[in-house]
Amino acid sequence: MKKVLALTLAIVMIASVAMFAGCGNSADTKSSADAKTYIIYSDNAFAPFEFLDTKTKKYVGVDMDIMDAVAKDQGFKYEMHNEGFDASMGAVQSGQADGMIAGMTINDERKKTFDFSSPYFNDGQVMVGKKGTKTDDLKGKTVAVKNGTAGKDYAEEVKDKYGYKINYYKDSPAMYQAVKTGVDVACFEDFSVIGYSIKTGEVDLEILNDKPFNVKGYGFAVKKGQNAELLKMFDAGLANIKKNGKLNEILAKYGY
Ligand code: ASN
Repeated sequence: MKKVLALTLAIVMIASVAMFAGCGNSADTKSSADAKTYIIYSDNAFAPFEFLDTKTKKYVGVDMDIMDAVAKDQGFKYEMHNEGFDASMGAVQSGQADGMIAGMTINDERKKTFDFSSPYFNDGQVMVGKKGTKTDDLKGKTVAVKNGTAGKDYAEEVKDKYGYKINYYKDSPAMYQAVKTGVDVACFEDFSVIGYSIKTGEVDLEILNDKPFNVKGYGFAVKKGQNAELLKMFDAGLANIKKNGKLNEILAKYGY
């Protein structure tokens, strides 16, 4: 009888050790799930939405502040990678990134491969050239566009109307440089972005058309059908910072 009791006790002890171990495991799994760090990609030279602060060597801007405010509001962690616009789209599509925030224009073509948040800003594109350039000057010349962008799409769309050829660049500064040095006669850029750089004296170019074309919302994006939880949190956080004035505060900080 004693033996049976001892054996039973031993079994109970082993079972409870196993149970505790089990609990420990599930607790670990849960806390690591709670602590998931989302990988977010962004453009790298798109002031005032994202740009390198040369003093702090950190990326700053409207998108950086929105992401920070939304993550704080919703209590999630993320890691920001400022790799460029086209690279960001590629990273989201390949699953290397969970999402992107890069002054990204929400349009129907992109909705085929991305899911977007509600818009947080509206903007369209403009043609930009050296002072005194007229849109008639584009005929027979080349223009600069940034890979993968809405400006690139528009430039391709109206190419025959203006009679130019297109050169493709990796980022906005490379595009501006090509226009400044006369490699290309004009480039296509988002109105607020080039407007900001002209205003700050960073870029000595001029907007050629009087109003932006294809004005649409900017949104946070995830790969279509993926990361629904992250998108939901982003939307909830965005709604909160729209309501509590934080979004307006961020925009005002960058002159909007
Ligand atoms: N608005 C641009 C686009 O969606 C974004 C960018 O150039 N960063 O194509």
